[in-house]
Amino acid sequence: MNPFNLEIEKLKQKALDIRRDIITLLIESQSGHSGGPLSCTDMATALYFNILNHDPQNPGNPQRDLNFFSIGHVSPLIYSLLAESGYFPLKDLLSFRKMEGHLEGHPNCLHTPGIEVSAGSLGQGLSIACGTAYGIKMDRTERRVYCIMGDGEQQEGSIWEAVMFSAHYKLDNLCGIIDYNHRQIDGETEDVMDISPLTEKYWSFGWNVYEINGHDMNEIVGALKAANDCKGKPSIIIGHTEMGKGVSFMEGLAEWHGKPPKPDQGEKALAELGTTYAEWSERLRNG
Ligand SMILES: Cc1ncc(C[n+]2csc(CCOP(=O)(O)OP(=O)(O)O)c2C)c(N)n1
Repeated sequence: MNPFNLEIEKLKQKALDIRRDIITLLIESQSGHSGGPLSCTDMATALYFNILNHDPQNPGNPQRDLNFFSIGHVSPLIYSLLAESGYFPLKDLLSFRKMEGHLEGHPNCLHTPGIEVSAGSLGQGLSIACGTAYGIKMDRTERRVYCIMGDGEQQEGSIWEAVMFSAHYKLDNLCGIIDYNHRQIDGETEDVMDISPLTEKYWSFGWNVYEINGHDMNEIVGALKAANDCKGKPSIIIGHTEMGKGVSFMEGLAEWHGKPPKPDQGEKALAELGTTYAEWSERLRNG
């Protein structure tokens, strides 16, 4: 059972708050990634606030579902999700990438509650997720395992070994989510190394596939619920998204993969998101 169970309209509001958190913490740190966190916000918000059976008051709850963020560079999003869920105070977000804080540039499971695995080196999360899902099946419990990946990340060979393993062992307690924003650090995914046709690839490897608009809350929640009901196969949700979603001057541009907005750009971004740096940083400071 998800502890929040937010309805669609509330999920949209939460996703907006999370985008505001992301921009505010990046203004403060002047270091970190903008594009991927913003493209993945809607799918991750639906998972944490409607689907995932997690326990922010007791992060190690042995009955919890597990989500492995394989794309550790989307840490501004990960930390906002965790703070908004109550794993740690909102004000911690203002210490992102600072020596005095616990929020490292890439997530460290030894330092931050709610992080299931340290990440940053791409291509590892699905292997960790499928091994965990296999172990849970052996335990015969109902816990589910999720893994959030990037589209550029699909170029890693290790992913496809995990894809084969998961189908072979019929891991229907496993659901992957791909943030298919068609951009990566070096440009367009299609130009760097084309991963298409992704649906056909996962399908032919024996997975149950949902191809959705990764910014449409109804489609996201629908796919996550359908994946829960699928038996005998692992599921993958391929969400078509836009890098930098929500900030007009970042949308669709690979150059925003790994840099923060400068303070004046950040203020412009926050205006588009309906707030100001003064207002939102104050909310975080008091949270
Ligand atoms: C094994 C490994 N190789 C290279 C990198 C450097 N790197 C960090 S993010 C990134 C691009 C990933 O693209 P994508 O998964 O599409 O994420 P997005 O750009 O959408 O945030 C790369 C190559 C890394 N972190 N790990």
